[in-house]
Parts: sequence; structure tokens; C-alpha cells
Amino acid sequence: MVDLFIQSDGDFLAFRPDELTCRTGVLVHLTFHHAGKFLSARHNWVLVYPNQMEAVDKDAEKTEGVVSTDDSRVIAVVSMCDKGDTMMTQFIAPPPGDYPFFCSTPGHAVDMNGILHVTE
Ligand SMILES: [Cu+2]
Repeated sequence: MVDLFIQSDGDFLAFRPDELTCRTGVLVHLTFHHAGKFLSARHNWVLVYPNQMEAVDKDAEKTEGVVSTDDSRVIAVVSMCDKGDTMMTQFIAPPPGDYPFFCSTPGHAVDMNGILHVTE
């Protein structure tokens, strides 16, 4: 099992850090914290298979940013957070590779994204 922690970069539309690493096959406990103090924008954390970020993000525009883990392009989702919130998700790390993550609040993914590196 591995614990990963990621947060919004204060009130900026960015993740800190924007790169995470874990080994394939491990149970990942990922904690996301909305570190904003002033703006009311909500954030979440969505992990998807390679090259699926744009499509999943576009579909999320129709659901006010809500992404379902029933979506076969999606690996893990942290629920939408208001500023100050901390939420967790867990998932089994997929096969080795680079997996994009992003915030699915409409308009955020273009700036608010990063990569999970899964190693052997
Ligand atoms: Cu966001």
C-alpha cells in the first residue's frame, strides 16, 4: 500500500505536485486537499487511461464536472471539493505507464492536470 498526497496550488488552477509516482499493482490511497483560501471554485482529482483526458473532460461539461468511476476510461475519482476540503480515493495502480490526471470542473483541465508515473 502507498499513500499519495496532492493538493491544489492554493487558489491557482494547478496541482501541487503535478507529478506522482507509484509501483504497478500496489493499493494506492490518494488524498486530495483543496488548498484554496479565497476563490469559491471547486476542484477534484480524476485519473484516466492514457490519451483519455480531453474526451472525459469534454463529457464532464454535461454533468457539471461530475465523473463516474463506471466510465471505462476512468481509473479513480476524488469527489468535488470546496475550498478547505480533503477527500480520499483508493485504487489499484494500473500497468506501468504514464497516466494523466486532471480536475474535471468545466474549464479547469487545460491548466489543472498532471501525470501519474506507474513503474515496474
Ligand atoms: Cu479545479
